[in-house]
Amino acid sequence: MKISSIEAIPFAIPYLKPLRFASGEVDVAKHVLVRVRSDDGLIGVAEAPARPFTYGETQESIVAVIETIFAPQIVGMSILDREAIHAALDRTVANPTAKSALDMAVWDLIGQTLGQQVTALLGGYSDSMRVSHMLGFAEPAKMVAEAERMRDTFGITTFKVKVGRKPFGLDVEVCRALREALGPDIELYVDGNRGWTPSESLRALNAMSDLDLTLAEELCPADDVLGRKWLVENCPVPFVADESATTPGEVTRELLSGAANAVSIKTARTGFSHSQRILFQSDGLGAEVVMGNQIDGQIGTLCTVTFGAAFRSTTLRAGELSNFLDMSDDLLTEPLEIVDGRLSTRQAPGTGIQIDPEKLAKYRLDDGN
Ligand code: MUC
Ligand code: MG
Repeated sequence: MKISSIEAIPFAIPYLKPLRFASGEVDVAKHVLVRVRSDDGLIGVAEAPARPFTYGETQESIVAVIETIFAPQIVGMSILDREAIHAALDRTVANPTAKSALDMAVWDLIGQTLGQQVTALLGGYSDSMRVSHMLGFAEPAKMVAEAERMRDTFGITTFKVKVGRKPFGLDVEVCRALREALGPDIELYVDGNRGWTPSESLRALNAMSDLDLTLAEELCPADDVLGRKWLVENCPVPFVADESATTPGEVTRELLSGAANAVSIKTARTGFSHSQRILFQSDGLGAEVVMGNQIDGQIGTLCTVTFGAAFRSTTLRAGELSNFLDMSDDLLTEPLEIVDGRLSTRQAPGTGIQIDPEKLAKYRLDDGN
């Protein structure tokens, strides 16, 4: 049960169309496949998505920190020593997706070693989640057409609408067009990626008061401290902290200071171990959670649903589990399938991630040695 070696393999898979939002855009999934081997001959797998606009990590930095700092620290440790593994990783600041991929690969190994699904080990609440689809920036008519296609093809009825461009003359109009085209039975919420000011945010929310939005996420920067607190106090729906609250400590600070009253949990940045801490502290403080999307591929999405399905409070809202559909390909042997608006966990020990060797050979950026 000891970690015997660790690989960090950079790969790149193009998107069919770029995903655009207020803080950046992604047109190629430049991720890092992390494989942790145990001396029992098992391999735990996860992926780290490079998101320089959110965490400062690049694909190159993720590979480098894993190969030169993290692997030497944790090779030789037992896969059950999760707290000791984190203590070692936390000697280095930041690098959240690199640390999280290692954490989830270790959990995958634990599940495989015990012959149990990670979902069952974490909480075992259910084996699927409702799916929410994130609509990136486009012309209003295109965003409506994409939502209709997602509803008609996959049965998805919850949409997170990216806002944070121009509140009036664009963002508000997109939300209105979606509500008018899709009718009252779909759920809509908005994510500004800090693109608006606090006062623009409240004006826009007031202008959309008849649209039955259910959540508002990161409409303005958390660093607009007083403005953000004022906005949250006046916001008619839960205000979600996403990129401003990426560690258990940041989550506590934001909830207690009034910078947010709901939390986006992303396994890509807090793995399974720290996502658990964030979930339990949110539950304890009475803050709603949503399983968020770090623009994950299928590996990351499987990790998100593995965690999200495990607990009651993470299943109360739809999880953001569908943007892998925008990628031209992926690395799993068997693609994920969204059926009737739901995504299931894999009925296999661990997280059930199986990598197709031919696809990996095609998309990996290193020389494969
Ligand atoms: C989201 O929920 O904001 C875009 C930027 C980021 O950090 O995550 C994505 C999705
Ligand atoms: Mg967000």
